[in-house]
Parts: sequence; structure tokens; C-alpha cells
Amino acid sequence: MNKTFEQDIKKGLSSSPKYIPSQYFYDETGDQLFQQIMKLEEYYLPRIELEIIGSCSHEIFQALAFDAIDIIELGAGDGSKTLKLLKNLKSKGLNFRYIPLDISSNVLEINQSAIQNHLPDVDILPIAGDYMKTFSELSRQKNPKLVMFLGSNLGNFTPDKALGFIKHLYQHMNGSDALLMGIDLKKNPQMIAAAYNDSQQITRMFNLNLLGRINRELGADFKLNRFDHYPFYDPIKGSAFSYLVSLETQKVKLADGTCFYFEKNELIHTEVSYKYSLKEIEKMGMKAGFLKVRHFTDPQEYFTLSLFQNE
Ligand code: AVI
Repeated sequence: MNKTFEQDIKKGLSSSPKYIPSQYFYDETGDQLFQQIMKLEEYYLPRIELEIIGSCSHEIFQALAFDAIDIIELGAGDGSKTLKLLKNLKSKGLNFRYIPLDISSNVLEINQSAIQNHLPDVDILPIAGDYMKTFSELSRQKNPKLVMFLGSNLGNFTPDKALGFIKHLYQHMNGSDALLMGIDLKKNPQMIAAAYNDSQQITRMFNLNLLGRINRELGADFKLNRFDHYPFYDPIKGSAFSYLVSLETQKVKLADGTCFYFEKNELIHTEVSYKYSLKEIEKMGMKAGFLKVRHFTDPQEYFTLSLFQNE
């Protein structure tokens, strides 16, 4: 049994307000549900990010100062979007090694075979584990690098943590390295609200799977139909918040006998997905220490690939 998971769940469910850390969405079931979310019409993020990759690869290539680099991707996932960028960079003659970092070794295997199939000449060095730790270790190597953090993963940090994260990356990068981040932009709130409350209810299952996972891994007796998915977007804060709502007063027990009590309509906070404006992204980049930020967006400015550099 995973001790950290157990401790985090016990801490979160005995806090007030209750919460479950969003990193726990991604067990095997959660990974599959997330793959389905990424194909939903309402969840526009990956579709538009891919579109931007298609249109800006040449400019990214031109912005890179070296012709032999390490491309390090944090939280790389299955690499489906990255493949397009890597293919485009390769066809322009960029010589690179691809280093995907992810917590899940499962997903890294999928990533490696997908990239290898299409780009047999590229050296791939997948590293499973905490990607911040691995990144700090890798940064001691002096090879020039392009660091990538795609998929609007930055949005799952609060703005303070997001800034801390970018600062940390900056401190471990050399002058000529570049950082490319895919970030979801503020837009019509209806569009964002729909992305987290899809009509096929996959996001609902994704959220409820947190309770399913606690049942499976900690022997809890959550009845999933006694909880509801409650997403809401606050356009002022620019954050989509996700909650689970207890539909009745109830008690839930873990296999070790620990009990948690829920009042009717009590909330469990499960996720934040912050959205930014282009100006806010620039400010964040500058505060972290970068001197230059360039945005590549779709024509409607729904999403950006932002490139942070020093030179
Ligand atoms: C992984 N992350 C960027 C997704 C997001 O949009 O915040 C996770 C997600 N949650 C619900 N739908 C997708």
C-alpha cells in the first residue's frame, strides 16, 4: 500500500474544508478517463495546443540558439502532442535528444514507443519519478536545453505555486536555455465552464474516480452515487475549481477503521485549473527572472504556447 497516498487522504479528509490533492486523479482508471477527456469536443485545450504546434514550430526552431540540444519535457505523458513538435523540429534539421520526465513509468513506455516509431533516429532517455527532482539533477549537465511544460499543467498550481515553479526552473537553467509552456488563456467563461462539465459526464467520472481509488487502495466504503461532481469557473480569479459534494449526511470507513464524517452538501475540493491572460504570463516570466517572453497563439487566443528566454 502507498503510505504517502494514505497519509495525504487522511489529512485531506479530516481538514476543514475537506480536500483531496489533484495529483491522485491519475491512477490507471484516471489515466484512461483523462485520455477520454482529451478527446472531448468541449475540452478544447489539447486540440488547440496541437493546432498551435502545427503553426509555430518553425518560429520555435528559429528561436533556439543551438543546433544540438536536449529537449526535456516535464510531465510528458504519452507524448502524443509532443510527437508533432519533435517531428517538425527534426524536419527542420534540429539535432536533439528527447528526455521525457513523468511520474508514471507506464505512460513513459507508451511515450517512448510512440516517439521511437516515428522518429527512429532520435535518442530518447525517459526518466520516471518526481520530475522536479529529476530536473534539478539533469540541470547539472551543461548541454543546451529546451524545457517543455505543455498541456496547461501549470494551471493545476495556484498562481503563487506556479510562479515558484517557474522560478525553480529558471534557477536550474543556463543563459541560452529556453522554456516552452502550453497555457490555457482566459476567455468567455461559458466555454471554460463547459470544458470542466462535459455533456458525456466523463469529467464527472474522472472526479468521482478519486473516491473509487480510495475504495480500491485504502479499502474505503465510499458509495459513489452519494456524491456529486460540482465544477465551477470563477472568471475574476481565472480558475476552474472542482469539488465533490456529499449528497447526504454520511460516514465513510477505511479498511484500518479510520472514519470520516460528511454533512449533507459538504464539499471536498479536488482541483484548480487556473487560466491566465498573455500579460499575466509575461509578468510571471519576468518575475521569475526571464528577459524575453514570446507567445504563439491560435487566432482566437484561446490558448498559448509561450517561450521564455534570456537572450
Ligand atoms: C491536466 N490538467 C491540465 C487538466 C486541466 O485542465 O486542469 C486536468 C483536468 N481536469 C479536469 N479536466 C481536465
